[in-house]
Amino acid sequence: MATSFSGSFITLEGPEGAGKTTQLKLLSKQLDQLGCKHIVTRDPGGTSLGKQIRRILLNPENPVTPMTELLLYQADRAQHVDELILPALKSGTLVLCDRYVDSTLAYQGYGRGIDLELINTLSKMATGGLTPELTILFDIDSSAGLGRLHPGGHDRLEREAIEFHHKVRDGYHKLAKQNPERWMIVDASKPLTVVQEDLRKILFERLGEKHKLAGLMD
Ligand code: T5A
Repeated sequence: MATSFSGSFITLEGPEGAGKTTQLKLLSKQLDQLGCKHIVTRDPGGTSLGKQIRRILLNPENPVTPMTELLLYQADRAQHVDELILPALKSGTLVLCDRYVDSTLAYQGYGRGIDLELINTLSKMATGGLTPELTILFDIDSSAGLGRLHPGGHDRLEREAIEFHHKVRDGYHKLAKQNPERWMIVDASKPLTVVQEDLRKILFERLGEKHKLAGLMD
């Protein structure tokens, strides 16, 4: 299901520490100033139930098998789409989502080695086929991204071996290459203000007219 709602569905993806959360906060402030109706949400943890699933998934004390991990991410997503994302899109809102189905393909698929077709089937079940119209890859070398995170504050996924994180990043590159109309790549290793500018340009070009974002480039 491509988005044919009055709203727009945009996802941000990338390896650990790429700066998505930071940029979304800055962008949201600017969109507020422009009076643009939008929400910023995230996978996992965009709903009350999802927050509980997120805690289970990221707790390093929890031994979680790859298949359980996959199903928990999809369960979070099913709730997220039904409870928050779809209603927002139907009401004309710009939805900015920090991670979505492509994270599952990158982490559980390319990272863990779970069959990509199985992931696609489960993702369709969880989302009803809801696909973002634009996905922005915050691309950064995995070691550099991990190096930005607080020492000692690492969650279950961040603690994976560096080889896992390299596979995730390579997976993102493959996904972006397969679908260049949907994916845009930002060099997330650049200084914060440069990344901010690159993100604004992309949104302005893709959504400027629809969501009246002329002021985004001021
Ligand atoms: N996952 C998720 C799966 O395995 N499968 C799935 O299906 C889904 C949906 C989620 C975890 O779950 C995995 C992926 C993740 O491992 P999370 O906490 O939501 O956990 O993970 P992230 O989205 O990776 O959150 P991070 O905080 O790790 O990364 P962000 O949001 O990309 O980075 P951000 O903004 O927090 O920045 C990190 C640090 O870098 C600095 C910031 O100040 C911050 O200190 N920074 C910069 N420093 C220098 N230059 C810049 N340009 C900077 N931008 C930010």
